[in-house]
Amino acid sequence: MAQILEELYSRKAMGKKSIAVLIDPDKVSDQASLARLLHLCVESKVDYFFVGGSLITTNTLSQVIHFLKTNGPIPVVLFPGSNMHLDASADAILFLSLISGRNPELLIGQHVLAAPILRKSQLEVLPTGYMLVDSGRQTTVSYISNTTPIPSDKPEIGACTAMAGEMLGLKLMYLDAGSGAMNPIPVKFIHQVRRSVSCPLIVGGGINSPEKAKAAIEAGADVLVVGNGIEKNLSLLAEVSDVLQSFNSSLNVH
Ligand code: 1GP
Repeated sequence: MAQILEELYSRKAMGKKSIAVLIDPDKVSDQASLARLLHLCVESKVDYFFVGGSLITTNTLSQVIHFLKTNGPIPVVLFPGSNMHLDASADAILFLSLISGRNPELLIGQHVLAAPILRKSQLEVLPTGYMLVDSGRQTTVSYISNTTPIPSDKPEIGACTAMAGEMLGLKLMYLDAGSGAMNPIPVKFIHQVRRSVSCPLIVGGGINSPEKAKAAIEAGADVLVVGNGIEKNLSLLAEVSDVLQSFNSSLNVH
């Protein structure tokens, strides 16, 4: 059942925006803080959890997913850095092909290894074109992935890359400046990619203020991903959520 994908497409058709909170298992210090974050996410009407990252150094991925699944209603989507980051107890997986790069392992290699495991699991597979965009300094994801991000002042490269990804059959596009990015993805870049594809567009990296969240959704992001900003300042979550709620209520959809 393609539940999450269907939901994302129907929200996009209505113009409704969603919020995903990125949880890096390495940054979860203890169960009490995770419980606090979960409570806040439920209160703030967060739509999805993305759990993972390009580098996970602790062995807590499964524990974090188990906690989120057993204690709250928000769907858990794996955001894997490699096929070492699979966990069948999540709801879905962003099956990321790093189409902004030219590293064959992250375009198709890891996917071949993961495919038989995913086929046997109940995980909903979300075929996603993953595009890294330069944020002003090297991020963990660009280093670990051994790829060069798309220059942020070259939206036409982003647009053509997204188009090619969609033509290859990818169902979602994820524009990422990288966790903790110095600069989020420029509005012009998001806008040009938005106009080039019809699939839902996920945007994240460096969104650490309600103003940046508003700019990204007005430029055409369908799903905003917020991680690092919330780790530093929990109240950001309610502020970003307010931006989304007021945008969505202006559409008369709930
Ligand atoms: C990173 O898009 C996500 O892959 C979220 O980025 O942690 O900077 O919010 P932040």
